[in-house]
Amino acid sequence: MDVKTQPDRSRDVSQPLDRLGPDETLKANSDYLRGTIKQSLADEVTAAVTAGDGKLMKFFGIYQQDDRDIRDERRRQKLEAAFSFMARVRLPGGVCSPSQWLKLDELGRAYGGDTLRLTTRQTFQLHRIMKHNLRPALQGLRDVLLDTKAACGDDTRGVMCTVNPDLSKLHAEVYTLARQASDHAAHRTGAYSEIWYGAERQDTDGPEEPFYGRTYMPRKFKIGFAIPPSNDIDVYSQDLGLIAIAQDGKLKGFNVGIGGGLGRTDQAPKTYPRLANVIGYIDADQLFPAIDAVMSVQRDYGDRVDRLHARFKYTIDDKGLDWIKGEIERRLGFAFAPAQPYTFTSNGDPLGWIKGEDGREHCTLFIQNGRVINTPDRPMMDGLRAIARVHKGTFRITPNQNLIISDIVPEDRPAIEALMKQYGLDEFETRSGLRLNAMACVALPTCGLAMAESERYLPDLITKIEVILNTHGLKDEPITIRMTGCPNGCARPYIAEIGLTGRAPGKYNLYLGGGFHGQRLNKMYLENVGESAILEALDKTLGHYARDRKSGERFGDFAIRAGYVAEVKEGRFFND
Ligand code: SRM
Ligand code: SF4
Repeated sequence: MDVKTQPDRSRDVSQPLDRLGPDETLKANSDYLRGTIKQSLADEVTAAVTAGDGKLMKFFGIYQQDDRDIRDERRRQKLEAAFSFMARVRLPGGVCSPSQWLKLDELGRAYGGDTLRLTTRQTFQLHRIMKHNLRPALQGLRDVLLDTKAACGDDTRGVMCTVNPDLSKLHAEVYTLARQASDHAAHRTGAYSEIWYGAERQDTDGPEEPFYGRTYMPRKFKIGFAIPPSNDIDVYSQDLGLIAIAQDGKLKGFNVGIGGGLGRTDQAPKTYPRLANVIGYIDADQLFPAIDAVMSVQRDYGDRVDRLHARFKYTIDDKGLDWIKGEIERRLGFAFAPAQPYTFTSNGDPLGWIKGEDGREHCTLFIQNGRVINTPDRPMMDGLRAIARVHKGTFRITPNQNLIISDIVPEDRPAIEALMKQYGLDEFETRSGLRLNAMACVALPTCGLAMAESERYLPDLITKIEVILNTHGLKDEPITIRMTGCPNGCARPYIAEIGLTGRAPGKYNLYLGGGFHGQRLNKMYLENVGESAILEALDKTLGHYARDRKSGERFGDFAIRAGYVAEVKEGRFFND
């Protein structure tokens, strides 16, 4: 797609600087994200960076964190918190090559605490990088043509794309567009190469950020491409969700969904999760102008005073969907066509082996909560490194934190299969339907916002729920369960059939009734409860489900029909 054909990305409406919130002022005065990051990195007195630089570094995919397991102890000893940094890679659609995998493995071992984390938006996170190792880590990524640009911050974030190898031609077309969308919408500032690669500042012909201007977006803005029948990316949770419409196996265009977002805050009732509204259809060649138009409306009308109210979903609800749609169409210069029919069947991953239409094979491995690490009984990190050394295809991180060893020619399958067995990577064959459809966010000890455990707790909780499932004959039933350590919703818990969000150590809200293919939000069933109440509630509801479900009825649908929770309808889009 020719970028020259794109509309002018300059701001249509500027918000007066004197009305901006503190983060807006920080961005505006940062010299396009440079701030004093270089000075902060050079400061050997502390392992941290200044608060302002910490915020700006998010635009480069880097978060300052501290080890919360030892925070209190260090405070008692009057020591600085144990600071380190998380770096999130920009990996549109979750696809990487074996050499990129090997580099990530090397960096994880050298700087990231001997582990890699696959995220719910299909990328890698390296945790526990010390300040002085940030540059070597980012330069290592550059060696394999990867970067961390815009992986966090008030910009586009990781662009997601359905990982759907069995529809390979269509996937390839959509994935290519997802990559281009990521490049197209990422920020342009030279600050990235100056700070992380030591490049000289270059003069720019025009504005340094032709689209974003000095204040970037009001808040994060997430784009995802779904290829029906898979809704693995949870398209209705994206600020801009694009649903691929195919004709004769080839891409024709996209239905456009706007205004998804899941973050909420327990004590702020004005915050809420919201599913996207599908506002119409565009042909494939209208994609980039449409991305610009949608993003520019949020850029220009999003709330720049209150960050709790700054996501696109609130702009839409404040201005009205019709007004927003009209404004997007005005900027586009044409009206959306009516949305085209499509059907989703699941937001999970088909685990195990499948063959693509081109004869290549793909194996989706179950990676519990996306944590790639060696344990005594499963040396997963070593196993994936061994596979990467012989594999000639690709790796694809799924939106459910799993991993596809992809594009294997049939003659190479036996060697890869043998490595999977040798390193215990074939556990998808024996795990329960609930575990295979589970996701947990990182939470403690690195996430500064966590109020309760998530990744470190969900596996044990599932072991206890599995006892209940076995009693009721539901072991192989695919049921989605997602846990987060706070209400922000990083594992998309509000779309799960069983959702758990942390309130305090050992305490969670329990949600039921989410749609199996991501079409419906769930609703709170119990508030602020501990493990025994959760298990009791699940024993009751799952037992009832096992006894009284209709043929093919999903647990989320049953929870509503049986009256455990009311269906969430208002102001949301449903694919019914
Ligand atoms: Fe998230 C903030 C981890 C996907 C909603 N998220 C965070 C931070 C950076 C905490 C912070 O701000 O200090 C977490 C870092 C923890 C750590 O130690 O790694 C964090 N989010 C994650 C990841 C790693 C969870 C995971 O276990 O995989 C996911 C990284 C995705 C990626 O590769 O980019 C992740 N976060 C999500 C999603 C799911 C999605 O996008 O599909 C959501 C819900 C969708 C949405 O955005 O509405 C999500 N994260 C949030 C929010 C709430 C945003 C809001 O609108 O209220 C925050 C807090 C914030 O932004 O203020 C947040
Ligand atoms: Fe942290 Fe909360 Fe996101 Fe979990 S949901 S990673 S606890 S911000």
